[in-house]
Amino acid sequence: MMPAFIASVALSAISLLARVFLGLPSPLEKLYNAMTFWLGTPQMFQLVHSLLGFGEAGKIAAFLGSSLLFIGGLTLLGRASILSASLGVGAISLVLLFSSQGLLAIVWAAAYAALYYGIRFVLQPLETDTAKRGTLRTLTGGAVGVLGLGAFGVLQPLLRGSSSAVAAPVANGNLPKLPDGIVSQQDLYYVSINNEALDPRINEETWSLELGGLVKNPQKFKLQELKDQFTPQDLEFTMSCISNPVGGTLIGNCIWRGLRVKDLLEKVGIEAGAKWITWEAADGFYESLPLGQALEDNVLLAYFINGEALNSKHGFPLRVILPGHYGMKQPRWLTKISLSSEERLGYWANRGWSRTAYVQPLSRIDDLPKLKAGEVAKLRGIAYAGIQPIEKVEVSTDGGQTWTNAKLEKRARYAWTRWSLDWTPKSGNQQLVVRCYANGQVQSEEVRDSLPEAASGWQRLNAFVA
Ligand SMILES: Nc1nc2c(c(=O)[nH]1)N[C@H]1C(S)=C(S)[C@@H](COP(=O)(O)O)O[C@H]1N2
Ligand SMILES: [Mo]
Repeated sequence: MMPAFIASVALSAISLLARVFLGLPSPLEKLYNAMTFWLGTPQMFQLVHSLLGFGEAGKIAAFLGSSLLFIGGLTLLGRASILSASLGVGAISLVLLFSSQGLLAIVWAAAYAALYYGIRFVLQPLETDTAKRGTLRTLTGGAVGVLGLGAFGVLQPLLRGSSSAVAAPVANGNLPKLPDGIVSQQDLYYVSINNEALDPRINEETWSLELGGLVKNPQKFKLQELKDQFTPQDLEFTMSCISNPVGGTLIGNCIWRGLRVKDLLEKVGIEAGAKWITWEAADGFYESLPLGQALEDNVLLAYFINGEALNSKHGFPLRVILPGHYGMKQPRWLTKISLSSEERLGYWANRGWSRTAYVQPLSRIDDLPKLKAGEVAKLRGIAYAGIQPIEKVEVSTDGGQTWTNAKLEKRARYAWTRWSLDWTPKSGNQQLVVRCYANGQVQSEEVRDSLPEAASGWQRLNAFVA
């Protein structure tokens, strides 16, 4: 059993390291992808989030789960002879890699089977020789250590918690803040179907954007061609995640520069019968949109953020910017655009999330200064309703009995609106509530979870004033 276990751990570790550092396909990663796929389905999503809370904990659990499943499965296979166990490894790798690697999967599966065979073969003489059992134990320790290191490397970005979200209420003093005005690329929230270490790291030399389906001239564009051949557009736009809880921080306002989708499609020519546009990304993510919506002036393929190139984390070299919709409709690492007569449901829509993902009005308190009775304090926050302008923001300091208009700081049309309010509190417990108005209506008070159409409800914060 011991050599089978070492071989399984070693194979997992080698394939993961090769994946992270060389970009080679890893069956363990595919298993992890399948796990996160199921984590996104409504029942699992609710379960994981009620057990582990919001944020990245679900992905860590999925990674550990898939590692255990993979190593455990291969170790059990090891009860068979070296040759049949290796064939089993090849078969499992083939199944896991097939859809993403096509025919190449056969080559990869054979390579992993051969690697497994090699490791088992080298370890075999050790098993029968009692004097060498110690070596075997040392090797097991080493193999587990390597997998541990690899797993740590892969999990590290998650453990840093780059997108921690909060649930109201929060006591004063420890409120996660959002930057004023424009958010830097560094500070922009991050959400991905992948583990951050496994996110695509695209090389501009080998990358191109493919246009296909119902277009007159299917063709490919290099990044430089997209920059040179189409007039760049700048757009201040607030991106937010549909899974952002009430009062959460999965939202950020940046200035995006890119070309208009409309200009690109005019160049390649739209065939009669084209009704839908589908975006495909390097990590297997995909989304679609009624073609008419993609032809609107402010739908961009962005390559700059606040004047600098997108970094890998936020979608280098190209990502979709789609005002009015949540981030899930805006693929990063774009590789292909195709037009069709039928809708292709997106990655998240396929798991029960919203098909349209229109931004619902939200408001947030994001600066709660130290409060002292009788002293003026400045309350600040944001309100956002996608393409609808924010008409009014009201704040209550008595749990919703009375309301005061906040001062609004209008920004660009698709940017969040910042609000502020001077407040002189009395001592004791107070409850702050915020709500906004858009389209002549007050933000929905109904407390609802983010699945499937985004969270709703007014943010309430309990504050104690000394
Ligand atoms: N290719 C790809 N694009 C993607 C995603 C993804 O996982 N893969 N996640 C989407 C989601 S759910 C959101 S909220 C935004 C987040 O973008 P950001 O991390 O750059 O803020 O990217 C969107 N685009
Ligand atoms: Mo998202």
